[in-house]
Amino acid sequence: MFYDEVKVSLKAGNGGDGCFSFRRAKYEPKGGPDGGNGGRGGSVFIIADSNVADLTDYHFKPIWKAKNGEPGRGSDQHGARGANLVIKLPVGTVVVDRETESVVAEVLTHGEELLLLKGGEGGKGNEEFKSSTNRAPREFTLGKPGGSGEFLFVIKTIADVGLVGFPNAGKSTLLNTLTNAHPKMGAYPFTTLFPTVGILEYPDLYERITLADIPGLIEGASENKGLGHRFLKHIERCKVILIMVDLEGTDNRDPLGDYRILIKELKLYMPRLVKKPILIAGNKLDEPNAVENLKKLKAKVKLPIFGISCLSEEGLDVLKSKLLDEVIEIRQ
Ligand SMILES: Nc1nc2c(ncn2[C@@H]2O[C@H](COP(=O)(O)OP(=O)(O)OP(=O)(O)O)[C@@H](O)[C@H]2O)c(=O)[nH]1
Ligand SMILES: [Mg+2]
Repeated sequence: MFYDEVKVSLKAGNGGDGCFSFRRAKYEPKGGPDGGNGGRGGSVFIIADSNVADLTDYHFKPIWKAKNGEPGRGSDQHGARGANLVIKLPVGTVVVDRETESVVAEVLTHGEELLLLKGGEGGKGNEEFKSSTNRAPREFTLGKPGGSGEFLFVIKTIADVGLVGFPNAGKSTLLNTLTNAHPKMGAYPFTTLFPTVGILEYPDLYERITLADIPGLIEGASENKGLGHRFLKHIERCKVILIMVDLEGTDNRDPLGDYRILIKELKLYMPRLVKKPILIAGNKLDEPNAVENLKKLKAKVKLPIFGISCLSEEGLDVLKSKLLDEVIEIRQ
């Protein structure tokens, strides 16, 4: 199971209490105040780690706490600080505060680290209150509570190009052919159950772009048909969208109809998605009806359309270079 959304409860450590104490020693009847300060509570940090693939760890253990600070003690001993808690998250994770429903943090590159919840300050021991006018202070303070909250971790994949298509269009096959990634492929719908990102290399140009394969979409995904819209969050951050349609047109499906449904579903999920540059790959050009279907599609749709076959590899070089052009243009 791939977890790209989990609810967690997080708590920073409380500060240790300050201590109230007076020195007691032989021949020193009025020993001064010697209550130490409490230690600060540990804070909660998040860090992006490219070795963490998903949120499984937090699904099975949804409650995490940083250590409390230790209380101060007599003889001027300060309490130890509580250890920080560092939560490792996949690159691209967004942290949502469930109370306000707002995004409070996101980590976008490997190693990026952010403070999420601050540990509570330690209390002051009575020794701190000593002054020329107050030699036997009876004041001390308690440690402050650490921050806490209920959060939602959501992975939003980071890739240059996002692949969108009906099940069986050949999205995973394209990723297997063009990139270093090897998502499962199969002649049945919903082979792909979680997003995969592959790196597309252009060795002659010293360039590389990333391509994300997500589970297939069907009409009514917005009403949760099929796997629903839930994976579209993984293309929200893509610079370019590559819509893949099956030119074979089996099972009375028609590539133009498929294209229209896909655009409609993208819009229903988030109107902003269709404002991104969109390219269309008509796949399975090796199949008998494909050339005819490609012509029909080109006659009706104004977006750039590329006839390809992942099997014969026809048209892949052209598509590849066009993808790079689009990504570079946006990067600039
Ligand atoms: N003839 C032909 N078959 C292809 C081509 N590309 C992919 N296929 C086949 O189409 C089927 C589906 O391929 P996948 O890559 O698993 O399709 P997908 O779009 O990832 O499907 P989901 O993961 O279910 O959304 C497989 O049986 C592939 O072998 C192609 O260019 N020509
Ligand atoms: Mg697939």
